[in-house]
Amino acid sequence: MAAPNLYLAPMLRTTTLAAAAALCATMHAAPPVPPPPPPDIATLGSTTASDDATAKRQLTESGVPADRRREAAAYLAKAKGTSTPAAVLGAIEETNGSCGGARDLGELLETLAAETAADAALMDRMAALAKDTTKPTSLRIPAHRALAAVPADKRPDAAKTLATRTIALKTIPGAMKYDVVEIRAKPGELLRITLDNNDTMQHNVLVVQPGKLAEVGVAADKMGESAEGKARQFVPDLPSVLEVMGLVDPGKSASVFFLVPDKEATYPYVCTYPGHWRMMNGKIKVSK
Ligand SMILES: [Cu+2]
Repeated sequence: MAAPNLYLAPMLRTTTLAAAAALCATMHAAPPVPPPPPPDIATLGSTTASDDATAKRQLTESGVPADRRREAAAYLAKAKGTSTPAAVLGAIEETNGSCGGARDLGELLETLAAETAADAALMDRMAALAKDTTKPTSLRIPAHRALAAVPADKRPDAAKTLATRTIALKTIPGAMKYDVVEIRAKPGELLRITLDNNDTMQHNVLVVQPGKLAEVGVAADKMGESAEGKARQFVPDLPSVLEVMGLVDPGKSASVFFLVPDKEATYPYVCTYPGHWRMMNGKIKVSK
């Protein structure tokens, strides 16, 4: 079998996953806006297939193309004698689900349903993780997504009821509004909220803690006054920000996942492009 084409420079081999995780530990727990890819990833083409650290980096850095990420996962799985989805879940756990490539890892894990279904021990581990309310949602959501992608009759009993429900949002063009402003949800549901940006300006979707709409909106407006705010895509670094969709260009779409908490409450969602929050928001009403 051909060796995967791992394309990071040899000089970068010393950058370990632990170092990446340490960097993440300095960031806020809410999912950050993915940083741009490191310049070396886009420009270098060396083959360092025997280097585990390089493969780990390729798996977890932002900006790595999906097929390269998948190759790196397969390489690490082979090196560790484990399944590919187990290697991906391991990388998510090591980085606490909050590093550059975290969103892509969740996506990748969801596409590996056939291999996940063949690994009973992994599915048990995922089921426990998905339901463990002491763990951050950055770990629970990928586990939930991965299991929900496996046909229910192939899942362990504890995971049979897991599902992902899609809520499709659009904008009302020119009005700075979402077309859906109220979503009803049950505790424990995983919502995939998609935004189809059919407008002529950028928008995003943040899910925030109950009662914190104005706090987040005002902070986002302030970010509109600085270059740093723009670089952070107008996502305030506040504990009241629960989940983040990056800015979506006109004509594009994106998604954000929200694992509905057990607490019966109303969770606002909002666009934090400066000036939008007062008009462009909605409510997720959680009741049993
Ligand atoms: Cu907006």
